[in-house]
Amino acid sequence: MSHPLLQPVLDPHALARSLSGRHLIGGELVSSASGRTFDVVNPAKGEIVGQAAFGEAADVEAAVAAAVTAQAEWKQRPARERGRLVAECGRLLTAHVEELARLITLETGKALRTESRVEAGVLSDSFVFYGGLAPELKGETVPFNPKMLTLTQREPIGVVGAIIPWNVPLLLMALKIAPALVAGNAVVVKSAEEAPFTVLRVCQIVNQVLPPGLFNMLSGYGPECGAPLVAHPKVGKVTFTGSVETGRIVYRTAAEKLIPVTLELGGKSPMIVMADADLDKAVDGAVIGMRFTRQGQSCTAASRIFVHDSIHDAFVAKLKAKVDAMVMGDPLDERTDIGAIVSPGQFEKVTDYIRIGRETPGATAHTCSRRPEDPALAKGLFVEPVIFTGLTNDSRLAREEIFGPVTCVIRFSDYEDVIRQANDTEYGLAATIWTRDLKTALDATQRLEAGLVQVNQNLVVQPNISYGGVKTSGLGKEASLEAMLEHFTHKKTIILNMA
Ligand code: TXE
Repeated sequence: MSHPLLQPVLDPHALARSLSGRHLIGGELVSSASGRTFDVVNPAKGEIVGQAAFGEAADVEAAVAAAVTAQAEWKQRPARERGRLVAECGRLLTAHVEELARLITLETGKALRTESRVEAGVLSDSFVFYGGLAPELKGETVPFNPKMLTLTQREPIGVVGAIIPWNVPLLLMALKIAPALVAGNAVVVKSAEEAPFTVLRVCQIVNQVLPPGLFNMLSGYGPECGAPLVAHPKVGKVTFTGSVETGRIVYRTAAEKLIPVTLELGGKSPMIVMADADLDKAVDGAVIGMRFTRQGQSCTAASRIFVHDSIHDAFVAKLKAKVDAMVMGDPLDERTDIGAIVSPGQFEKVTDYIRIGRETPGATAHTCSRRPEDPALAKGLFVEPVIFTGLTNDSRLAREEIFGPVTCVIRFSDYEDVIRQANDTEYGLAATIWTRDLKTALDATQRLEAGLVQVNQNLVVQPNISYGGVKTSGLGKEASLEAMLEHFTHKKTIILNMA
């Protein structure tokens, strides 16, 4: 490559300052049209780390216009050339894993060692993976009539609007952007208000190799920036991850425009631990599945753990001991397992649920780990993980998405009944069953209502594994070849009459 490349900046404060007040539109870092900004706060310390550009309709207009122009040229390029450039983005990002991990830690409060580095690694992997799938953008011939050659081809949609949340912004962005670009689309991303800088940095890094205007990034709030992006007449597809409530708003607007959407929404994932399960493995599975290292801020969090009566007490004791041993502290500190909750709003939501749980008759709250004592973290949004026992599947804590380090362990004795309870939820994102019995395992995989069912195993999000929910957990799949073909192209049928 002939151009000088951006060098990694390992000081996240310096990086946040350097990206302050900017969107990335048409290949350039630019201020918002109004010049307005909003504060971005490090939730572990309560300190302002920078100001993000406040995106509004005028910024959406500029970003979409840049995307339209870039896409007209991009779609004409051979698919394999597009794939080569997207894969090159991945390789560039590999050199920035540490920098991105530190920056995302600063703005979201999740721990560097247990969470952020992993996420930054999968980001680059997703670009490389989808770059390699470019030759799969194939059509088919259809045996319709010997005198009529009938074939199909995959065409890009045009401009894709991508709206992402704050919990795993890099991964969720990559799973949207990489397939969209390889398929020949241009994208406008709106980052979450809590985590704008890392996403902007990714955009800046890959804009070194992508044509200007192909990948644009806006920061801003939902109603002011996300809504006009979804509503923009030249945005032909929206891909969204966030709450069910906002997903419904996005879907309504898309329905008015009659454009396709992909929605990845909430969850209340069941984990069933049968009497014959390997207890230690199941406990480890609960710790990972509940994403305690991400403060439980995961849409697939194992937030309803059904444990057979005969092992319930042993399971709870072991789970509590494991979570107790986890270190809560400064997320940038290598010793830290559990960081801070992302924002005051989320903090309030989670602590409210803990209060509701404590007030529920029959419930016991087992509080684990300990808030850090470091005075520098005194204003941090730290919540000690809580394991509730004695709650039923009808309780609010077992029905509503908490998105915090709070799980319910629910006792059961009958397999048929636990399958019924596991499915008795509005959500259907993920489910796991832990057993040594093959027949029970297979039966559960057929009967659990979820987009992803795993046996003796926790969630893995990989670019080649299809991911997405049923019921109110969403619409459409992310990751895998299918996501690129089904959600970022349309199939054109061509018939040549040779008679
Ligand atoms: O979500 P929102 P929030 C769940 C989780 C959490 C709750 C609220 O339960 O506690 O949602 O989180 C943008 N038009 N999940 O408030 O509002 C917004 O700016 C267009 C689960 O963060 O859905 C952000 O970029 N866009 C989830 C994105 O939508 C709009 C991850 C998500 O924000 C908009 C996050 C609008 N009208 C939260 N309003 C998961 N599935 O992993 C907001 N946005």
